[in-house]
Amino acid sequence: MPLRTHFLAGALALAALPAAATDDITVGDAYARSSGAMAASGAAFMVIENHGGANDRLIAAASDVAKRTELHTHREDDMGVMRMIHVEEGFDVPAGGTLEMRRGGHHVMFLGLSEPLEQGDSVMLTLEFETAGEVTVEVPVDLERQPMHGAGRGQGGQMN
Ligand SMILES: [Cu+2]
Repeated sequence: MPLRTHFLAGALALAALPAAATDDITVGDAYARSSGAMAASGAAFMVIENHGGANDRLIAAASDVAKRTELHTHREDDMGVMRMIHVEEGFDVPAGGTLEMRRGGHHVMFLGLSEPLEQGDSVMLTLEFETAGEVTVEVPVDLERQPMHGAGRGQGGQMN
């Protein structure tokens, strides 16, 4: 007659505490640049991942390296010229999805730099998400990094 002993699992690990909302958002491959020591503006690029189960949205960015920090994108105008525009409504970061901010596309814009962005320095950047709240990241300045794709230019030719 086997003895059956039930042990209470009193020592259950508490490691699986609910994550704070901001743990759902990770920021990778971030860097900031400007086009030279005299540049009045600069930009930051990164890849934002949403590991959570709810859609989120990047709605604002803040930094003290510039007078204004805005969310921008590039859009081709009627003439086939790429123009930079301020996107006030921000960018979607879908559940389980990724927001890529890359050269020639979405970016964080620094307008009115308080001092030049120098190679090796870093910029503290606070991203504000609709759901996850504020996420502050340290963004290294990398003036040498090249765009992933060749410099995109208008296709020219007939745009009619
Ligand atoms: Cu811009």
